[in-house]
Amino acid sequence: MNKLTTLGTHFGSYRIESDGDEIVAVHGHELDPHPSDIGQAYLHRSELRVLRPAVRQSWLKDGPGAHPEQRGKEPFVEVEWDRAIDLASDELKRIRSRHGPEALFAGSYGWGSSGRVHAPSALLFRLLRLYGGYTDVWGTYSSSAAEAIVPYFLGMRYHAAIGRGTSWSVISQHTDLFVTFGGLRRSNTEVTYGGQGTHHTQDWMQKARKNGTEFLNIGPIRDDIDLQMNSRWQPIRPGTDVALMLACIHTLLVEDRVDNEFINRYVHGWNRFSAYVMGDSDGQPKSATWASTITGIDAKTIEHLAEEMSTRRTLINVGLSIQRADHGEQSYWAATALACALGQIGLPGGGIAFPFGAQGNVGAGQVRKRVPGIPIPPRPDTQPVISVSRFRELLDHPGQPYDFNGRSGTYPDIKMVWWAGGNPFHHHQNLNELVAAWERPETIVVQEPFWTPTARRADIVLPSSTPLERNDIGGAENMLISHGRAVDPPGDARDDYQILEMVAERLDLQERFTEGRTADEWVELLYELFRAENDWAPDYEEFRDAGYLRHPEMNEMGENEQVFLSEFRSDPAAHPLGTPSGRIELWSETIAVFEYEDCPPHPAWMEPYERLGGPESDRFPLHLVSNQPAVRLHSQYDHTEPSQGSKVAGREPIRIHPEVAKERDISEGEVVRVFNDRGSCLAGAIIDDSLMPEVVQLSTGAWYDPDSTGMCRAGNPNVLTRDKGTSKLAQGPSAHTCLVDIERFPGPAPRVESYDPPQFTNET
Ligand SMILES: Nc1nc2c(c(=O)[nH]1)N[C@H]1C(S)=C(S)[C@@H](COP(=O)(O)OP(=O)(O)OC[C@H]3O[C@@H](n4cnc5c(=O)[nH]c(N)nc54)[C@H](O)[C@@H]3O)O[C@H]1N2
Ligand SMILES: Nc1nc2c(c(=O)[nH]1)N[C@H]1C(S)=C(S)[C@@H](COP(=O)(O)OP(=O)(O)OC[C@H]3O[C@@H](n4cnc5c(=O)[nH]c(N)nc54)[C@H](O)[C@@H]3O)O[C@H]1N2
Ligand SMILES: [Mo]
Repeated sequence: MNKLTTLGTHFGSYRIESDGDEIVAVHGHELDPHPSDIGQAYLHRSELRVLRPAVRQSWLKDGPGAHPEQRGKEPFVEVEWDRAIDLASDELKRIRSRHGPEALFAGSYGWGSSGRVHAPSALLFRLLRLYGGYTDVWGTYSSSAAEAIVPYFLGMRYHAAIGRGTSWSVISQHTDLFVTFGGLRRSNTEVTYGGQGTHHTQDWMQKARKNGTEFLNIGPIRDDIDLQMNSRWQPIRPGTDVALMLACIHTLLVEDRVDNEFINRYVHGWNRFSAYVMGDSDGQPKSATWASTITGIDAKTIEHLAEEMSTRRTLINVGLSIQRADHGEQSYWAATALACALGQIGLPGGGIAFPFGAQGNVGAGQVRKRVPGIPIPPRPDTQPVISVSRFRELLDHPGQPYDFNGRSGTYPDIKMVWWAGGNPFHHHQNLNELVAAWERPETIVVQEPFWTPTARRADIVLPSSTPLERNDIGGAENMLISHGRAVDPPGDARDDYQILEMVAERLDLQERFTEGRTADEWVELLYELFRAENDWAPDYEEFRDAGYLRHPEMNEMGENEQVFLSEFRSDPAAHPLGTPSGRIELWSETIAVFEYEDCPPHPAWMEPYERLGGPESDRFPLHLVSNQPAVRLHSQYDHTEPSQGSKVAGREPIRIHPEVAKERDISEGEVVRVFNDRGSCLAGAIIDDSLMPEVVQLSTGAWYDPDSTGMCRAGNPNVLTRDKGTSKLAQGPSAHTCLVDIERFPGPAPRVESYDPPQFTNET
């Protein structure tokens, strides 16, 4: 008889059916009305599993630092676990004693398993902090700019602001106009970091629509909101939203529609900010006419939008894409300034919202009771911390100074990199630059289930099991999931916990790392810690047998009713914000002290390094939107169905407007070359008029596959993006600021090789 186990993932919960050896079916969880198809990837056996520990040939023969230019090119030698762990641990010891802990980079960003015990990077941090630390990272590729700026103007952490955000039930009852910058893509809401529970966003949107909420999509792509929502679409040149927001504020000022009562009571710095908007401080009024030349939207439409927002109950939502761009900090600050001018912050269904359409838990309220993770010791004081997406700079510029969020530091000299649960050769910008920087460390260790582009470029690869192959515990907004082992790991693959326990043993840290527990005992302990704070939760056996728990405080549709900043609005003296003034700050004295030319002390329009109608657009006339893939999670399972089934001409699909295709003689299904000064890639053409004509869309995640010139044959957009920080404040990634051109690829297109297994040898 087939076995049924439960699995929680970043994209939802499933019931996994196996026959003992193989997964035979992946069923959506019975409580989930809209399970994601992404999980169907688990059905497919893959030739790309890492089956045994493997060491790059020259590294094994000649030791650390040997022929780093051969990473990703020469064959691997498979070795026994003991040997691989000895090699990796000896190298940790050598690097630490010779160069100090900061010479080890273990920031290891990425979306590995959603389980709380086998969370690969958390386990790595735990072990290496016990070992004295390493160079670490701050922030995320998702939202660094927002994470850095929001505390300055709202006095709370960005993630706290999301948790306190206005919930869907309130929106569906009260919001007349839901204005979203950066869309409300349904496919993005299938996913939540750390575990998505049941999927409800589309039902909520439909409910709101039925109750009369109108959705207005301000962005470059019409179907960023499901077409069946009958939403309005206002195209805008990517990267210019701040100009539109400022012009709306300008219009409100000149038409005397600003809510001055709100401003006087709840806002700090309005006078200095509005002097900038009116042009008193820099000679340039941020008028609708001014914004029109930047955004491509005509002035009358902008004025009408401002008026409409001020006469209806309006919620202003900013997604994440608009802050993953040059000066991305400003979009969050300017959107909040606009909401202040409208005066609806703290009222049901009005004000400001972050980032609906980026993850499935947004709008669910904050009753989530998290299952704790395996504890990570605090950072040693001496441990250097860089902004996460400055990783390539770190490798390239040892000893050089950098500015970051009010601090300045010096990049340490990285000799060793250890990555567990992430794929930098998918996620980082300007990958061909990263290839060169990646040659600098002497040793690179990667823990991975699959031969990803990153695993292939390692010196020592440690094969990890997948979440299907071990027990764990996970959480989501409205559920707690008991992950059950469905099948055995193939080959010699081992659990992340086991792998790092073996390393801990070599470092004389086994007892401190495990605290005497097996991984399964940790799973039980974490559950018991949760139960100690939730007396309604049943005993562990019952939880294991059921496979999940539903939080009783959550309503049927998985949320908890709340209004963002309602307490602050009702009594600002009793509930001040955590800013220096206790108010929403549109002028920050703290930021002013930093004197950053690229992040002024008030929301401001700053010209990005490139944009349509601006710098570089005469040479590269198309804007590349490299948004999240609908059919997979980032680069995960790109090598199997359903991702492979979405490919066009064997490569990642690129959407092109019919006019652009016609001008360039490109037909549906053909291979195109996408290029700029930084690089090029191939992609398969889909002709679609849902885009602005000057915009092309190529999702992230195709497995990086450079030919000898660096052209990616599989269609990874990160050969085209620029690796530059948003500003000195967040130093966040700016992937969404990117101009390109495209052409039909002449002649037969080269085969994609990144889905072939790597080469092995016995020779050392
Ligand atoms: N151009 C462009 N680039 C972008 C973005 C963009 O919008 N545009 N978005 C950025 C964003 S927001 C993000 S979050 C990043 C995402 O970047 P990543 O998080 O690095 O992407 P993933 O593909 O999810 O990588 C996770 C890796 O962990 C591995 N893994 C999964 N489970 C386990 C496990 O149990 N154990 C171990 N050891 N490994 C496991 C997977 O096989 C996979 O290789 O990409 C960023 N890059
Ligand atoms: N299915 C699936 N869902 C995911 C993920 C996944 O890999 N797969 N990844 C998850 C992760 S890690 C994250 S961080 C979130 C990301 O969530 P977001 O960052 O919000 O999403 P994106 O898909 O990058 O972009 C959404 C839309 O923003 C629009 N856009 C781009 N630039 C601009 C601009 O300058 N102005 C305006 N107004 N609009 C713009 C584009 O048309 C794009 O389709 O998604 C999560 N959801
Ligand atoms: Mo992300």
